[in-house]
Amino acid sequence: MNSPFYWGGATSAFQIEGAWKEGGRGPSIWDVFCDLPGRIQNGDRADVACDHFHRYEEDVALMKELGVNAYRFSIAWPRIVPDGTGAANPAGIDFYNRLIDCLLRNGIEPFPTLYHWDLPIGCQFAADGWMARETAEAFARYAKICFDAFGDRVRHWITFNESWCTSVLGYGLGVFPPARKDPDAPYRAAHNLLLAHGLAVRAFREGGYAGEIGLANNCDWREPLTDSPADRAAAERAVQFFYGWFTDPVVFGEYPEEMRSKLGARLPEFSAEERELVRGSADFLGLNHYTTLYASAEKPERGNDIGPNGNGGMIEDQDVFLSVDPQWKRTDMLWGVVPWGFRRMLNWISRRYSGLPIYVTENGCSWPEPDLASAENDTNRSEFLKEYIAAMQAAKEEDKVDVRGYFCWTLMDNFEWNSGFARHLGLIRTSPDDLTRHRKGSFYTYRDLIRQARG
Ligand code: PNW
Repeated sequence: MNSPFYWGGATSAFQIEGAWKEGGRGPSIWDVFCDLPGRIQNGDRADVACDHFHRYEEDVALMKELGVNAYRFSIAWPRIVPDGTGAANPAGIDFYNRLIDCLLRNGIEPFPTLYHWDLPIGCQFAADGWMARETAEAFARYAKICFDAFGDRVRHWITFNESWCTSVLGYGLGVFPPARKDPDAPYRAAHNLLLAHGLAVRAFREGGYAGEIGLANNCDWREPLTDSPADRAAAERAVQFFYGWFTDPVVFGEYPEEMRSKLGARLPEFSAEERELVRGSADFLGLNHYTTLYASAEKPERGNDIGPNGNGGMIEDQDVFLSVDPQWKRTDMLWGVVPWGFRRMLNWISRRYSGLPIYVTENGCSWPEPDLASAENDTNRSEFLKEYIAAMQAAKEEDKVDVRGYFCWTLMDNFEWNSGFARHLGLIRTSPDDLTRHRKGSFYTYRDLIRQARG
């Protein structure tokens, strides 16, 4: 059967659903994190967010107008299993049943993600979150509940969103919950996230459900600052510490050599049983891609600039310096606009993991939008989409990279984690103060780009 190229929008449960205490939903680590003073810009909370829980039908109608044939959303674990490990919640299952049915009625293929950071607080309290293998077991149990409930209609499953962010930002740099700042914890958390992925995929395959399952790993491109062997090795090492960390294990059953040699005993080892569990556990690879940085072995003259949001990762461990080209246009998140980096990133994945199809599970940008007029104008985002989609098409058509889909982050403005509602990344303007869906300029640009691509 020949699948079409999937053009979609992407969102996540915590960022859009709201209804945080409705339908039997339990609290997640993000609900609690929002209560900590000073952690979220403007003290924003996602209690209402985009109110998608109540307005999903209107949102699906917008997707239909946009012309997408796929939608990447996430299922909230605390809606399905409110305390993380106990009984399943029928009202939570009912919500996603209605959403999935509504999508299918409109000819939109559902691409659910099982974990987009909203860990049930019960798993944090009882097992120390991703520091413990128990959380991996609890995740696999929750995943099986989802396969049983939705597996008759869903054909594309994503287990984890950006485990790099969970590990680095949550356990290493402490800017995401559980707000740990510990140089070794990210490697331990990552190990359990990978085991959780493996356990869920095993349940999926042994259960005989139809369709494919993979994961969405994020990675910025790292371009060698100069052509020197040292800079080229530094750039390669930086990509291994970013994408390879979470992808080598699920393809080859081992962490990248660059990480093993730099980290030694700080990097957990896969036991023989664990290796068998994770190796070959992805039917496809997702890529969430936003930007590019230069990498060098020595501190560059123009200074070391790893980006504002921790994009460097556990930078001390990598023995790499990162920098930007001052000529680059920068988004509101200060991420450089570098379409050619996207093309190189896709080629890197295709070369290293040849044979596995790729979905661009996120790509997009944030720009300041003081008022509705600037949103309607929206030229920066429109240009970004044109350029990045052209770079992807070049990778696909000219370089023969097996890209099967593209999901724009994000369908609508939403709760941007520790930035609160201060960032505008959506094709549709919405805020907790104004839940009207305003179509932005880029909404129409994306619609045109999809039409053009379909010919
Ligand atoms: C991703 N970094 O977050 C997430 O998947 C989305 O939920 C989020 O809204 C989107 O990208 C925009 O930020 C990231 O530090 C957070 O490199 C941080 C980084 C990358 C992605």
